[in-house]
Amino acid sequence: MEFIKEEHTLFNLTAEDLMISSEKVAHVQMNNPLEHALLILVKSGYSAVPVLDSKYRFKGIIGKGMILNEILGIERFETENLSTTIVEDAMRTDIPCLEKSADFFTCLKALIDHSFVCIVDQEHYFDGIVTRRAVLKHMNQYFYVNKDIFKLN
Ligand code: 2BA
Repeated sequence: MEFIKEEHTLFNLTAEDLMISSEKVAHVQMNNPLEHALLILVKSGYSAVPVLDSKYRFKGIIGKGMILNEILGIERFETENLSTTIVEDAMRTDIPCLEKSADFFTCLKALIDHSFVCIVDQEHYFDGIVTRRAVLKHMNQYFYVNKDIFKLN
């Protein structure tokens, strides 16, 4: 196994190498109305995006399901609430995040239960996200490069 470690950089990768940087990540702010968040989600095509405060600190995530749940009344979706309820009232805050220095396996572990993990600095300023896609892409490349060792076709 030592041979594999030295031959391929998978073991040396950090969250910083894998991440999509903040300027390319669709996000919303805590005080945005749900209507705005829904617009961002539908237009970007993503099912969930990060929520930041006015200083660009990471606060949680908001997704289409959370918005629908928030406006669900007893018998109908109360769509009028989309303009009066803000993201802060519907977002999830129990979301793990990592720092840029996190190693590949820490990212992989976090992505078992989440489709993306947010990367923040020590003061929680948002740096970007690491997606399942990025991690799977590197793993696929790693297995391909080492296919002789793993006896893959
Ligand atoms: P989902 O939106 O549920 O997307 C699941 C997967 O579907 C994505 O996996 C990607 O492979 C594909 N996909 C969905 N919408 C796409 C789009 N507009 N353009 C290209 N591919 C799209 P991952 O790439 O691994 O992303 C995992 C999750 O990370 C996404 O879940 C989304 O919640 C978030 N995400 C990814 N890129 C983002 C970005 N630039 N801004 C905000 N959130 C992003």
